[in-house]
Amino acid sequence: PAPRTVLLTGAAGGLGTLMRDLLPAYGYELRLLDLRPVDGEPDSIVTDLADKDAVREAVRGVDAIIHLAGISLEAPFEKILKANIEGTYHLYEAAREEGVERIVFASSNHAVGFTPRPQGDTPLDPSALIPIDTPRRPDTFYGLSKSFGEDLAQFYWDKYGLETVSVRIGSCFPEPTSVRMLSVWMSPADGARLFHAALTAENVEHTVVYGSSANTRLWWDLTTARTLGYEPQDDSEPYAEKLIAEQGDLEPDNVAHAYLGGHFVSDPPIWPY
Ligand code: NAI
Ligand code: 15L
Repeated sequence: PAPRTVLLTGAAGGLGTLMRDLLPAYGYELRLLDLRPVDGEPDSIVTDLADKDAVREAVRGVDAIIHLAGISLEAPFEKILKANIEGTYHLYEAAREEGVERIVFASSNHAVGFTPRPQGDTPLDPSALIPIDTPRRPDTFYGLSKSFGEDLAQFYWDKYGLETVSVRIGSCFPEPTSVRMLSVWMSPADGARLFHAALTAENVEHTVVYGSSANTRLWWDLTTARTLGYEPQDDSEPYAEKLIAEQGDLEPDNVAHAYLGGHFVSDPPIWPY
């Protein structure tokens, strides 16, 4: 049967807030979890993923989990280790112990951020799109934690039969705000379509997909997402003229423009503090 009760971790964050608005229309009842209280949601579970017992209690009785909680940008390794690596492990252990059958994991393009972006005329020939099985090339400690999450998901499928759809999200914001985002943008409405497909497709085992709209300037292959039943409806192209006029087009020689991960590859490292 299709999942009905879904635990949404990271519910107070940007993407969590967008999905709290959009997913109930698909018939889900959301249980909310975050480190911070969720605005206007007194029943939300306020806990740190570091608290194993609280996480286990939070997953008890849900049909599925959408796992968005964690540090969403580069940070010192120790912080990433705690929130994204140990936190995601706690969630998977809790799901296994409580018999939750499926997790939708918010992976990121930064798990493959050091992949050179395809260059060529727009739209790219489909054979030039980055395939889903391209070797992982994280661009940050943050991207490394997403690469770990994908491996953790594969392991929990192989060992325990717990299913995951890992969504390598591009940029999910109300509008694209950079020229790079014209290629990697996922509209919030398409995000909800993709999460719904990931929750309801049959026999996903561990499936990895890129998460974006059907952008004219797309860099990657959406085939695995479409196989889940995802039919993107949006395209960033209406924003292209204005963004390129304001910011200039991507340059082949600029390192911050040369890889899927954009400026994440060239930003200075963030050391422990
Ligand atoms: P965000 O930073 O706005 O939200 C993350 C939420 O997780 C925050 O509300 C934070 O309080 C919570 N959180 C952090 N550490 C926690 C912990 N230890 N225990 C419990 N909650 C904790 O990030 P955003 O943009 O909403 O992203 C959500 C997820 O999607 C993240 O995992 C991010 O890495 C991933 N993602 C998002 C993209 C986007 O375009 N928004 C792109 C690629 C991946
Ligand atoms: C991510 O993984 C981040 O969580 C998000 O804030 C954006 O920076 C996005 O990638 C991106 O690549 O634009």
